[in-house]
Amino acid sequence: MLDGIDVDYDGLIPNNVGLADDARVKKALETWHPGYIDWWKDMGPEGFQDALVYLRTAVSVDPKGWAKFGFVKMPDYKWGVLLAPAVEGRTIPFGKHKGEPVWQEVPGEYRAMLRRLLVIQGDTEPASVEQQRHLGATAPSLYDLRNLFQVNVEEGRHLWAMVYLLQKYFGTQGREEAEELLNRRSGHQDNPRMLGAFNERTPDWLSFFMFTTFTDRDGKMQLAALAQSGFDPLSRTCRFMLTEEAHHMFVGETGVARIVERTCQAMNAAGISDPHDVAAVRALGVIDLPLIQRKINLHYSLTLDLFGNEISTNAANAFNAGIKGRYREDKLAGDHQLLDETYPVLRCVDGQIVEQQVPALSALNMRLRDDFIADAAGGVGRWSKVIEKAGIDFRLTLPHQAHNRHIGEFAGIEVDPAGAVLSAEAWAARRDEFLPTAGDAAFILGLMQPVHAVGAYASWIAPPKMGIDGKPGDFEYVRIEE
Ligand code: BYC
Ligand code: FE
Ligand code: FE
Repeated sequence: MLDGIDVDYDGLIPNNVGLADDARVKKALETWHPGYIDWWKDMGPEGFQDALVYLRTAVSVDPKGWAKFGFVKMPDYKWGVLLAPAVEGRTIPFGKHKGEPVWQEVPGEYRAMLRRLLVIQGDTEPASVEQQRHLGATAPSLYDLRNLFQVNVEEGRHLWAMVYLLQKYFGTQGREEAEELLNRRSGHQDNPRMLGAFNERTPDWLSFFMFTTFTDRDGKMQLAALAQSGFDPLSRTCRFMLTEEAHHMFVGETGVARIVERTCQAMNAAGISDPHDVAAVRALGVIDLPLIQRKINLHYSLTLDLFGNEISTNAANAFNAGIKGRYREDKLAGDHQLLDETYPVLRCVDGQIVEQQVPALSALNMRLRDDFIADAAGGVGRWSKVIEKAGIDFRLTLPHQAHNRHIGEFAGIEVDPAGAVLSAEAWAARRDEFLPTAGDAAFILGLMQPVHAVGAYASWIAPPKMGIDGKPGDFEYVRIEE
């Protein structure tokens, strides 16, 4: 008997949603499955489809022990449909339906809104896999290669999560959207992914670690807001996705920390104290700290764009409807309706950055972005601690939120990382101080040589403090047939 915690592995699609007794949805998902596998083989990790990878697979949704580890070929990974357990007596936590029982079916009036949010969320998942598909060729170790693939298969599962909701609750339209999710392509000229950052390139491992630090953290924030939803199947889906998301940010944050650590070690060993002596640092085969800062500036600003406009009626409507809440809505004080509250928003007025109080309902994207910034600042602070401990005079920081923006209030002005507004000429003259350059890209690509020996690491990254699943340093995380 399924109790909603254990996962049924009998059919093609592991699940804890009783798929065996839901012939219509089971058939729809089984019909979608071959297209998904084709997409994975075409657009998933290139060159490693036959390798045995030490992956974790969900076998339960019990927070205390939901995963088991084992060697799997990625196309055979058990992508399942997994919902966190229902909370008995749960009521809608916010908006105009606050206090009413949560919905188990889609309310007709919110159908279009919900479908749009599911499609946008679903679209980002395969997009990230597409963006990362060439990275296997240049992995700095088998440990990192395995982590990349773990992230990739879980993003694939996140696509399944959204496709299940579309197939189960949105009929023919849901089926069509599920098809389209397999057809759009990151960076494609005519049929791109929906949101800006998911059409950018992830050309090297420093970018991968920045992406998983910042962009996956947007995933965390958006999923946390959707986990508050009055549409209970969405809430339960997102709650389980968040348990996986934590690992993606771990990969990113520790990845950058290990790069920073290695750079500091090499500088100290060579007696280089000036982090701005870039030529000397690069000659050591490590990545200079100013370049790491430029990568932060790029990936952070691209990710801020994912929160949409500072002032948004879409966001207000979704909140009022009880569909998308605030970060940790259930832990916040107040009336959870925001009818009389205001919120401070940074705006662009006559080319200058000013703070204004606006109705809190219209500022929900800004508010989620602020929560994101606070969360992201913690990670960057930990990177700076590594530098401080090594005794090197340099700090990594988050740039000003108006820096390098293409969506929202600041799309029309140029702002340096410290927050000063620049003329177009000054921006053009100084852009290469702020953001990665063609020279940076060439340097990093030169460093990106694969390391496949067991227990070995590339020159530019320190080994991790601990193995995955308690494994020792010489564990063969990926068995590559060569
Ligand atoms: N690019 O009223 P606004 C993840 C559009 S990451 C292109 O501000 P709203 C993951 C917007 O769609 C999390 N277009 O919009 C991470 C709207 O268009 P329409 C993904 C953009 O709705 C790593 C118009 O501008 N999940 O999971 O308040 C690896 C007006 O804007 C962009 C979600 O995002 C952009 N950046 O806010 C793997 C959650 N920004 O409809 C996975 C679901 C805005 O007028 N999405 N536009 O034609 C949402 O909640 C909202 O749609 C957004 C936008 C927050 C994205
Ligand atoms: Fe995801
Ligand atoms: Fe993720």
